[in-house]
Amino acid sequence: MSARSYSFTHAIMRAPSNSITHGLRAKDTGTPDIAQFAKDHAHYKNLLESTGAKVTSLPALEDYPDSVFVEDAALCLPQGAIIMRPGAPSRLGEATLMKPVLEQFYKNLPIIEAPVSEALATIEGGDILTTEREILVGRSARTNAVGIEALRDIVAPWGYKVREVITPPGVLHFKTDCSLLDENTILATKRLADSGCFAGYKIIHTAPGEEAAANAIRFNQLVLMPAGFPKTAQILAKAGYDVRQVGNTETAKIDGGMSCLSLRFSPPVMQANS
Ligand code: CIR
Repeated sequence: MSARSYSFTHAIMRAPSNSITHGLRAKDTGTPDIAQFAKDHAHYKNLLESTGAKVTSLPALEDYPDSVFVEDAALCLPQGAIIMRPGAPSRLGEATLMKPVLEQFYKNLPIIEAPVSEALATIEGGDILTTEREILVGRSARTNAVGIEALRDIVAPWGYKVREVITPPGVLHFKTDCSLLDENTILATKRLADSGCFAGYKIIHTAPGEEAAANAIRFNQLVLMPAGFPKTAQILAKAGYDVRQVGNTETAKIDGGMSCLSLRFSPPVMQANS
């Protein structure tokens, strides 16, 4: 298995803080139960590790209620890691704190920051879907055109094509509604796929009424998806994917799903003494 878009040797996760009960959410559907959140988080970590990947667990950050959602703080590519500039002001510091963490893995390469001097640039990892052939970035309430341009400038010299797409109105992130399943296949809600943004890919739709199943991840041989969406799970299993279901009731209360809980990457080869 050599697909760089879903083959990973490493992942980073961050323990949920007690302050997670104050995490951002579009609408209040109840307070997350911290113990259940932690249990599901541990299950997720075990599944990543079961593929042979090394998972780094960062300590909880009480000052940042949403910091368990590490995906939004950075984009990790084989050539380097790009520190994001979150559109949610309460989350800006999370990106800054991710920089020294990623420096441990990207020793021989610069960590490139989005231009923080450009006040208007905002971009969050949840809006970025890296496929085998391009990087799709959804413009959203969190990610704007200036942020997307900043990313394009950084990754173009590395050979990546960035394509701006639209996150559906009222949807938090682009990947709230889609996931990469393999080199050529995307799991997506109908409302997102109908925008035509996946032309040229094979699309598998979430089952009607199971739109929240769209935020899954392909991680090595596994597909992790939120539990509670049996029809979509069956569609994926029938299509040949090794599907694992992870409890997501508490994460969903603060608008999270599978992708946001980890940064997935294969760092460049380290120096001999590192
Ligand atoms: C937020 O609103 O920023 C968090 N409560 C949820 C972030 C989820 N992140 C993601 O899907 N990548």
